[in-house]
Amino acid sequence: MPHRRDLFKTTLALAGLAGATGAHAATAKPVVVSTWDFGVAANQAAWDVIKGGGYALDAVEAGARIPEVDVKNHSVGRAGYPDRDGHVSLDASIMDEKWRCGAVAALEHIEHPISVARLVMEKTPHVLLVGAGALQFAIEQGFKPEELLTPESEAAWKDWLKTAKYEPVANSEVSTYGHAPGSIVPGDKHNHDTLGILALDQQGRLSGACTTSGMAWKLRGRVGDSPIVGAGLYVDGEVGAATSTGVGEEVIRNAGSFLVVELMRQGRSPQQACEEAVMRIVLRRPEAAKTLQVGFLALNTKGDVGAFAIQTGFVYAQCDGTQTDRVVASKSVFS
Ligand code: SD4
Repeated sequence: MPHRRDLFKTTLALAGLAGATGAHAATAKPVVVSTWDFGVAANQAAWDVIKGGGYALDAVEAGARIPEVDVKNHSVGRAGYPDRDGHVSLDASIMDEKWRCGAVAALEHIEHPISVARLVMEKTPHVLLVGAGALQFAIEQGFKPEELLTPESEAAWKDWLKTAKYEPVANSEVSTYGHAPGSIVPGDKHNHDTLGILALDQQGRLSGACTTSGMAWKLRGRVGDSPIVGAGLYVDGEVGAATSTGVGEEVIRNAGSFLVVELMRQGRSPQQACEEAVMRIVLRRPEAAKTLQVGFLALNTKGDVGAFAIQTGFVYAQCDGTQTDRVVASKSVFS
């Protein structure tokens, strides 16, 4: 039986949580950050929502939809590189400052997985729908099933099939992090990664979204960190938000985005939190960490931003009232 005094303490703690609205308008400086340089275009769409006084959740969804339709981007949405059997299968998650979240994994034929993830959050009692069930739900919600494999992505896949090698590799010259060798299309200098986007709106509300086609040429059914709440994305309206890019298996292993947010809760700045989360991977898996890439991006309720990666080459895009298209190079463990 709990003591009366313990119950009293618990009640007080819960009352504190209930009173917390997740809004930090008094000190907030609105900002949007996204992984990689293609995050610039995503940020612009999100900033259009934020600057008009809109909701961070609408902003991150609008931002994530940009690379999902960009056929030059082979790591998100339409034209994403397929799995080893030639199927484009997409992962996405979304989360707001009220602890609401939704996600889809291994979703095929739907151009905007991020919007399906949002409907999972808003229209179902669940958090994550996968595969055929996610597709069925999307169609029921009015999404049109389509072929997402473009001729260009199909050609790259067929090229990869000639060797069909599958080993993670780091290469800072060409952005191949988190992809298998062979995922590099000769001459393609824009073989980017997952879009993770975090936003703080004028009312101090935080939200995040993450969308990807995952690792190129992955095993059919493989799911990465991006649709796993706590791994590829996490938001706590009282503390901050984090997202990740790179080899999803490593991020799932250390519950990466949740870890970054928890470290911020304990007082770390977004920068310190990203560094500590990356170092945990490097220290626990020193051999693996020599060649693989993981990058974290974090934003706290004051609008401070941090980023850190294992390998050099990780960049993020930042947009705020002063600058709308800034691309910042993250620091890294190895250079
Ligand atoms: C995944 N983290 O599926 C994603 C993909 C990515 O660099 O970011 N690749 O593992």
